[in-house]
Amino acid sequence: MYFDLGVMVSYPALLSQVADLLYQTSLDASVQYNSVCGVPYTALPLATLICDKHQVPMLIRRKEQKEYGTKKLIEGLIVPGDTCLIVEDVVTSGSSILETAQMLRKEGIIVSDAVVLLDREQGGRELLEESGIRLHSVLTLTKLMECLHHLGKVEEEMVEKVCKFVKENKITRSASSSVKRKCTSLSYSSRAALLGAHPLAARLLTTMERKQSNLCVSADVTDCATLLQLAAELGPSICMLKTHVDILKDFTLDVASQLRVLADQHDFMIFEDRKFADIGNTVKHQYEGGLYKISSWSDVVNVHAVPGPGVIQGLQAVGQPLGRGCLVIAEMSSKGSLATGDYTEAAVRMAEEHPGFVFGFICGHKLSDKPELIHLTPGVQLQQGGDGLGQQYQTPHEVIANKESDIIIVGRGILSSSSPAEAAETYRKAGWEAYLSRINKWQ
Ligand code: S5P
Repeated sequence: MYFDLGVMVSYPALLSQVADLLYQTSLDASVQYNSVCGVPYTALPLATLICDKHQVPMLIRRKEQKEYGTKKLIEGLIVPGDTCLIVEDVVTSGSSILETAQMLRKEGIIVSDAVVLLDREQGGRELLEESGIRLHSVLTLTKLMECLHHLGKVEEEMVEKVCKFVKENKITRSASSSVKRKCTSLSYSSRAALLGAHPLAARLLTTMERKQSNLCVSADVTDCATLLQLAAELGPSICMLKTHVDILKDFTLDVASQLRVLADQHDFMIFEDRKFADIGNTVKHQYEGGLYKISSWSDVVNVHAVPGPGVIQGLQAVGQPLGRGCLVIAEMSSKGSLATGDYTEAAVRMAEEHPGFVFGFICGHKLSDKPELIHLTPGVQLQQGGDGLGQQYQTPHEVIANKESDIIIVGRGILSSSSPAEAAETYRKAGWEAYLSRINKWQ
């Protein structure tokens, strides 16, 4: 069932009549507002006509952010605290109105009402209400069908068919959030089995379930003997070991081979936290060559999104044939990080667009509804706090149960303990309990 209301723009008299009906509907409902915003695109001319006729200021929501200049998503004079009426042609789930409302609300504008020509009565009204938006419609689908039948334009049978369809295809809050629910309630092992899961992600998720560990230890030590000792001691407790190979004073490729042996023996992944952030051609060399030859021994690397997709494509050319995987840094744990808002959203899109190589994120909380993507969160200690140099800590429970991330990355919380092996077990248990409480919440 589809309503092509876009065609109205070809009938100026009709368009103007519809604009009048929308305006009248808002008057009948006694809606107060200082501006009008049409949901792009069909409702844009309707909003324009209303604003022109009744001399109301208009706001325009951009569908795409401008690549130059102000990069604004809302055009027009934004007065925080003002109320804006949203205008739409047809509503099904209400998601387009909601998106528009969220953008306006981000700018401090109040959105409490929306007016629509046709309400398909499939649950949009109820979902919008839950977000504090009253929906006023000129027509409902039932009313439209009644009129068409009355005018002899459709048969009784068609009216019944349409009404049945609408009843059976209601969009409810649980249906619209089912993806999120599904993804946060899924066990690691069931996510490993999903079609489209990166082979390395599937292996990691399976290991996590088997070892009951969502702990990645950040082995930020400066000599290789300590690194290897940590890998051997903590191996049974962890699903991943993170390195900063450039802080080791005595790195050799032989040490990397020994680390590889320990990783295979204890079944954990090696993650070189290199944070690549250059053009594709340069990162390719940095990954493959130099003193460290990272691609030859590290399962996982990570990238900053700032150079654009080329940084992933450069690494992918080297890493994918070797079965390696990559994480996109979408957020950082440090105070004042610039990786927020639009940047984070763009980083998530970049990750989702490279499923052959990217299998997840470095982030502070769950960012993607795709269950095959894995979220790893650094800045974790048993107590909240910081380190005086910008690092900010959250607890394992906060990260895994509340923020719905998948893996905790812990450095000094474990390394500064007198018994790193015991501390790792404490963190492993805390992370695992938080995971169980999360998935059980939805059962
Ligand atoms: O946003 C980030 C990203 C990373 S990878 N914040 C971080 O702290 N990290 C890394 O995680 C950081 O480089 C360090 O190796 C580890 C955190 O160490 P901790 O001692 O503060 O737990």
